[in-house]
Amino acid sequence: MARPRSRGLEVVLFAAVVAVALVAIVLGSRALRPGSGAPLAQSSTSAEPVAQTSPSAKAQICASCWGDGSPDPQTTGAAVMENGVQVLKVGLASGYYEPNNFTVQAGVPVTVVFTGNAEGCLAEPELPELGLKADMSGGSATLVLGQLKPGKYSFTCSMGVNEGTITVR
Ligand SMILES: [Cu+2]
Repeated sequence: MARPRSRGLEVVLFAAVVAVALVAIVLGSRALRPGSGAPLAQSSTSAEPVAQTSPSAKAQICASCWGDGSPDPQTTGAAVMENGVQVLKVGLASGYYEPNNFTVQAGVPVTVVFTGNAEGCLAEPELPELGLKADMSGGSATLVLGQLKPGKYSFTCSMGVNEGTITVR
């Protein structure tokens, strides 16, 4: 009888098709998974999205902030002495604070004045190390830091990106 024989052939063919399909699925899912097994070091050369998955990358990308999460352009500003206070005037470029690097003297009061047409998280600058937050929705905001100890203090948008640094010496 030919019947059992063709049945057996069908089973073998079916098994072969299933095996090929499984191999295709496994290979396909490997190819689709981005970054698996890819060396992270390569991503540091540019603003590739892979860099954001590394724990050391900036926390988030915000709609209001600079570009794609790559580091902001760095610019250096100088404190202006006003009535014995070191005043740091921080404006806005497109999506980041500018200037974003200052060096001030320890023990001499510091005030930061943010100005500019900020939107979203950029309108709420923070100095996390000092626990200070500002609200620029009125067009400007002043943060009185007082006298600082030597060290580095960052300022960020309220989502924790767009860092600027105040170095106290
Ligand atoms: Cu932001």
